[in-house]
Amino acid sequence: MYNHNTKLFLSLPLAAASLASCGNDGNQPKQPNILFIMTDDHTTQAMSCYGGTLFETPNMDRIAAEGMRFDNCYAANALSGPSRACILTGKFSHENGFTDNACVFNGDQQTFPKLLQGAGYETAIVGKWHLISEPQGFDFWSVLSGQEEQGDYYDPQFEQMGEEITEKGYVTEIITRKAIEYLESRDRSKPFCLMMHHKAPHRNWMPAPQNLGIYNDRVFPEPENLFDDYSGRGTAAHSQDMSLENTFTEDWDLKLLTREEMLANPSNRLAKVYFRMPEDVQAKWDSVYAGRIAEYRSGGLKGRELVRWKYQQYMRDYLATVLSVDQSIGQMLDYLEKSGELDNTIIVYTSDQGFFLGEHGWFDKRFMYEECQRMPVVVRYPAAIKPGSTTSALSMNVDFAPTFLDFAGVPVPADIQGCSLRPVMENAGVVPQDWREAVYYHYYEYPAEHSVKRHYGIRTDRFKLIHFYNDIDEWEMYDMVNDPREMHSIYDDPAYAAERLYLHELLDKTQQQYGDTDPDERERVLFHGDRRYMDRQNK
Ligand code: SGN
Ligand code: CA
Repeated sequence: MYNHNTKLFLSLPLAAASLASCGNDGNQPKQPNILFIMTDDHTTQAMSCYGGTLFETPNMDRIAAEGMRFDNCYAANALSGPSRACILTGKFSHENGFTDNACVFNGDQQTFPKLLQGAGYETAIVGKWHLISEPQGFDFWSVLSGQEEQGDYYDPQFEQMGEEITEKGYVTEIITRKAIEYLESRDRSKPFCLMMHHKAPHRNWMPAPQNLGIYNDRVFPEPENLFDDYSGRGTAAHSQDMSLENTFTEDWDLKLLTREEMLANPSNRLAKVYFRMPEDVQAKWDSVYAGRIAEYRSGGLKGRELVRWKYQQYMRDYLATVLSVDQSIGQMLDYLEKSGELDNTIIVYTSDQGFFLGEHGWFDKRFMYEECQRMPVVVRYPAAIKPGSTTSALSMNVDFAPTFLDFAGVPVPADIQGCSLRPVMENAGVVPQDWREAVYYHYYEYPAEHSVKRHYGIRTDRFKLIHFYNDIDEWEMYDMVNDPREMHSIYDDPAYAAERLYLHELLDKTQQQYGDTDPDERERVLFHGDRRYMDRQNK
């Protein structure tokens, strides 16, 4: 793992006034434990407590039923590494320095686990890290290290306190076991903060052995815009490379390779993962995917029928990986219940961002469009949260850090840009008077996989304003009430001229507040090749 040397870390001046109340009443009798469970690429459409009709997620739903569901929580940059850096620091990408997945996190900077450690917590992280530099601020860490830190579904490798180890079995189950083992062995004189970060349901969606083929008899409802032609939107939607039709691969994504073909081509990526599985699992895999391969090769699937078919296979695998995550949450809740710590633990379930499940014909994320900008967030903490409550408060991934500090009775440093969600939680989800008017977004990873152009923007409770920049200069605006699927940009619609002007002013104000004042220029300078490689050279 890369060890980041101290680097001059630029901190842009922040506007003194915050758009939100970030107060801490300091009236905390006992520091609660924190269990932060995060998945990779899970999304609200695949969570029954958000009204998703694809399948049931009883354990996630239990957290919502006994706690609060956040209906408007958004990632500041809908990509794994960047979102994780926002969560740890409570700062936007341009401030924490991790703008895209080619970055190396400057681990010397302030993070909430470090601040909690300083306030008497024992801190730990198990699972996906994806920030390249060695984790700092954790008393125990065991993070996925294979495949550029994405980790493997079967027999995954971990870097545990500086040591490389391989664990036998299925990744979601291993991460859960390791999290429970940590809780069993921790210093019980201290409150804990445990971050349990699952790999699932990240691409290429490989289910646990017992869940292979579990949804093969189901037909999942299709999103209404599966066959979007992107009219009504600009270049970015047209030029992406993340469609089920064109990008979804036969081998890695659809898993259309027989055992014989993998034996003949062992360097194929799917083959490499397949041969990590125990032989009995390989046999089950063969029997489960044989039908899919035969169907595909029968030659009967063409055009829209083929896209429909790919969507069904995608859902079967994706949801089967989420099933294990839901079961993992059930195990963690049971463990805390048995150990008597359920009610004095703030339990958060979220994902690093949302994901497209066929909407607009896509998989993946990155766009400032609703399905992936929005994060699933449910929180259980009966001391502060009314069971079964929901909130529409505009929230962000940068809010987790100040929220945890607030509940732990730790003063929130002035340079943290997110706001504590504690007032929202303690008031049954009612949006405080002085709450933020818009969430901010800035995505940087272009040119890169999936070809989503760089963009930034704001989302209010009603509208979205987006600027795609760098090699294009295009604006989009959406009315989220009249066009919740974001199918028609109203940026040039004269009927919305006043709102457009207002949103431009609000965007400027928001960028001033957060110090992202010259976003286009800044990135032209910043993005020049493989920075991870360059940073390593500069070490
Ligand atoms: C991998 C995936 C991409 C995905 C990125 C980032 N390709 O590169 O589809 O967008 O991760 O995902 S794959 O061929 O390796 O599966 S992130 O969640 O880690 O940001
Ligand atoms: Ca992700």
